[in-house]
Amino acid sequence: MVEKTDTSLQLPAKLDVLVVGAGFNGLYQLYRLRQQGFNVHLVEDGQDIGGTWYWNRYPGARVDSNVPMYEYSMEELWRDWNWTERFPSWQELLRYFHYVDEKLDLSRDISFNTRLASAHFDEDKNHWKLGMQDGRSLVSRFVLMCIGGVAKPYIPELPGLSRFAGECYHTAQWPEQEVKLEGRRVGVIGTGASGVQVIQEAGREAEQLTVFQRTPILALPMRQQKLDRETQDRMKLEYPERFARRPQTRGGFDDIAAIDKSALEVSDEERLAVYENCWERGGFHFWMGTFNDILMDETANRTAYDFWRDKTRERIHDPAVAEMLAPTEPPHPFGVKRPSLEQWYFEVFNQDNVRLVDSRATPIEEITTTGVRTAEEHFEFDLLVLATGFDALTGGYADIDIRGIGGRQLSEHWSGGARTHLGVATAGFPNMMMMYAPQSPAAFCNGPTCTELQGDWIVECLAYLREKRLTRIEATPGAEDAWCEVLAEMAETSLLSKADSWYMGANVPGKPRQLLSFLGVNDYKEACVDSAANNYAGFTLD
Ligand code: N01
Repeated sequence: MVEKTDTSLQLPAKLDVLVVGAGFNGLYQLYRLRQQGFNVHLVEDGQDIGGTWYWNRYPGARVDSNVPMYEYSMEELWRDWNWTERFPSWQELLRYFHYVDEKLDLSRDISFNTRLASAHFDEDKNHWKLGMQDGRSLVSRFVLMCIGGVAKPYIPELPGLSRFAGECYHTAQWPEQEVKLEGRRVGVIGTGASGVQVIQEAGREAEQLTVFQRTPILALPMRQQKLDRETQDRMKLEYPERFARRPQTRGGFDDIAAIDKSALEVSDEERLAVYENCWERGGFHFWMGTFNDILMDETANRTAYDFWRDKTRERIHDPAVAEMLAPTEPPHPFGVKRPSLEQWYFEVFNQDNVRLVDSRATPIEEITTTGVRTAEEHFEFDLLVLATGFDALTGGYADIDIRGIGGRQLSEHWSGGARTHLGVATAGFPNMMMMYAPQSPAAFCNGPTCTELQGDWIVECLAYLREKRLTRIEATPGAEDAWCEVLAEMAETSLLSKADSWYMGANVPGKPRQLLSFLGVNDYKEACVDSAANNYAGFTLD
């Protein structure tokens, strides 16, 4: 790890913009706003940059977006940077962040180990009073929340969890020092994207691996590849067009687009050919690149599920295990929970040292000092991994005391569910903008695509306000209602509400059930452009 200069003691007293979080979004905002001459500073809770990739350093963690989708589009950055794999590991991603930091000279305006604890809007002065957890404070005209969609890990209330005497880590709170898997008895709770990756590694190294699966993950073949310099030199000839195409697509990947046909209007042969092609291409092609009604129509969806199931079952030896991992009947429609990419996930369950436990049929009853007790059995572990996900998109906000007009708390405003206009701002909280937030395309968008789309929009908006000598922008309640309607209709007309996923806020008990992300990057872009072209329609400017 690169040693960071401790700038914590030099927190500026007064800013134009405070950026919160040093992941893809925050770093881009710092760079762009500085370029525009704003007085901007960034605070980061961790001791280094990288955001998600700083915190999620569990064994096997790697990104599900292929090169070159998961990087900034600026030529000054990609020209001299080469990746070693098509889907880079967290270690390589952190090296990339350090490279970006050096190229753009970002760290000099970042305070590390600095966690924003409170943000109170001062209505008389039209600025935010911002308090850090360690007691320091500052004021800023605008605050840009770049805390990411997975800022808050979700740890279920498992009775006895604190009693466990072995090592126990949530995947997003993985320690920096190496955690030994080799020769140990490892238990993993959860089979989402994080679980899949850690299970693949633990299966190779652990003496015994026990996986507690509540819902099977409909994981897709990643098709990882090594990348050499020559290949990337050739690829780079097309980078400008590819990056320009990214935000014109539904998911923010330049080359993944569904055919404009229903899965039900083509012949069996044609459907199979499309599925085979996407399957072979790997990545998210099979999720977002087949037919236009896969996430809309249950019968169409079933054809994709059946294809996935049959392909997957071919890889699993024991028919009983195959039925648990890839059931005859779908646990939910295909693709309405995040599919996740795998490399040898299903083969892991053919190994003698690996056991799959159905924790829906035999739920976890308690954690003991030595392991996990289910309704039927007690399992002993040296290491227990909680791959149980996140209080996604809203959880990070709930952890900060945010108060807007009249001292109203954001948690109160959002008590019935998150409410925003364009997933960027919320009524009653002027001069606070959010990136990768609820009701933006976050969950359905390749990260850096959204970073640049939303980031450029916000920078242009702040420059517009400065040019017009305005000091305040606020989403109107009417625009917020209308945007909530759009999201509600999206949930109703698609199959997305048919699973208890984090997309619907349904993975955390008691959280309001609502579709938390906007589906369709291209449509989202259009809505943002329209608002800006009409003097920021949906916002009041003063
Ligand atoms: O979390 P998840 P994640 N008892 O919520 C289970 C991104 N990401 O960290 O499905 C037993 O998907 C839960 O079971 P169920 C990506 O967007 C990206 O894996 O609720 N089990 C589920 O299996 C991803 O979607 C990358 O029935 C319990 C699991 O825990 C998002 O982060 C890598 C339980 C949680 O799965 C979140 O993924 C990693 C309980 N009490 C993450 N509570 C890449 O780009 C929960 N579970 C590669």
